[in-house]
Amino acid sequence: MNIEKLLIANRGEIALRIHRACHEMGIKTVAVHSTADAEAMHVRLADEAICIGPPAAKDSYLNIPAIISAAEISGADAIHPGYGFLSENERFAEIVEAHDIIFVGPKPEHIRVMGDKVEAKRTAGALGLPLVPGTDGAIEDIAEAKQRAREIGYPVLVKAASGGGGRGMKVVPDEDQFESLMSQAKSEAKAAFGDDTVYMEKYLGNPRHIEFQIFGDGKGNAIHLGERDCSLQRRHQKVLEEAPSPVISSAERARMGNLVAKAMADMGYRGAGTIEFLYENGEFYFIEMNTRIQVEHPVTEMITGFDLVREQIRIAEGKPLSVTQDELEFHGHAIECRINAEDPVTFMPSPGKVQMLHVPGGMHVRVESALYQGYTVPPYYDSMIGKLIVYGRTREGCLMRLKRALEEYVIEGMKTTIPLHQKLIEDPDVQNGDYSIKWLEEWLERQKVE
Ligand code: MV4
Repeated sequence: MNIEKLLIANRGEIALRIHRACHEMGIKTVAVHSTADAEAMHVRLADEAICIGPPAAKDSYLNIPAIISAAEISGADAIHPGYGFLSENERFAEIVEAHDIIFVGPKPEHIRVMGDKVEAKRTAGALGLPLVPGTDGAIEDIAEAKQRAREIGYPVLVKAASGGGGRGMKVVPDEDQFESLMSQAKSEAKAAFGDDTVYMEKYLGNPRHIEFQIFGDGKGNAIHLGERDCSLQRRHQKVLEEAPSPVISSAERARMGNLVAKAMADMGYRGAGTIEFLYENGEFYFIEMNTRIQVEHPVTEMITGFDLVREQIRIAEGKPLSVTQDELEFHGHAIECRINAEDPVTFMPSPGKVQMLHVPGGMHVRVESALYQGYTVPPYYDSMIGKLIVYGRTREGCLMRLKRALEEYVIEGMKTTIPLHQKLIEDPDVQNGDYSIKWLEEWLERQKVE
């Protein structure tokens, strides 16, 4: 059925991104917000605004009854969860659907499967995706796990089934430390996630993080939209992402893309999804799947011309995929810099009031941000205040344009990570695309001593 009114269950730049997609489709929007976000741009632009609680996320953006009530009161046909918050909470998806409201996202069962990292890995393997060598499922018996670790070779990594995104991982360097580190991993997982289930994998020493964007119609069809290289991370926070990856050939892209698209078709996956791989020595290893739209989705949109949020809404309405795999084309290169309200050296949060704002423009420059002059960045939430995404026909051209755009970007009233990006993209390794997941933290250490 056609969605006429959509409730945006999120805040910040992604809430604005969803609002914009809706308004271009003639869909009315309901903005739910905490008391701290009453002046947010998407709240001002939305057709309706409903305050759902105080600043703390648990009392507002994670408050399922408040969000469902807001949908009922406003008569919203659909809810879009964005990313973070409730976007991968399958109970929320189930409750939304139980109220005859469309959940703009995957089927709740698929959210559940991919949220359990043991179940996700088992499913990925069954669908034919390459896995990191490790235990077949959760670790039940220590002796067995030790035997398996001997077979695959140390160091190994013990991971929490309910973890993900870097939480609940422990490197075991050798057999002597296996039992103590494993029991530590289990107790930390129990404390953090209420579930001490752990599994084990060979620890890959210096891989890249390469993720494939996929889209399924929930009826057995799926396409891939290429890959994104997200290796430049600090403490599991992505800093800069690019598409395509500087190290993936078009042959590899086609091979892996078709493999993941077929896996998603076989699964009957619905909506946007990202399949995360570690890439080392020319091999891909599945690690996780994200059942949401991601922060870095714009780099994929820039090289394909495909509006992923618009497609999420169309698929939620039961429409077919807008393109076939053959119709989808990749052109050029795109890079995204995440702009945070943080000190560019210490990364200490630096919220404040936007005294003066000038965003870059010009050919192939895109700014995704909800900042406006006079807006006060609240201290309660994630520090990301915007994304600068730049396109170029070539990676070199893209980097040149990114350098120029960063020079133009002015945000006065708080510290931001703009200077960090300006320095980062000048480094020869970044210029050459020659980096892996450890590179950024090592580079930041070098900046301190220089
Ligand atoms: C790994 C790994 C090395 N070997 N698994 C971190 C978060 C989650 N995506 C999985 N992660 C890793 N899993 C094996 N077998 C290294 C990491 C990892 C990482 C992965 C991608 C991007 C940044 C990272 C930073 C630290 C560790």
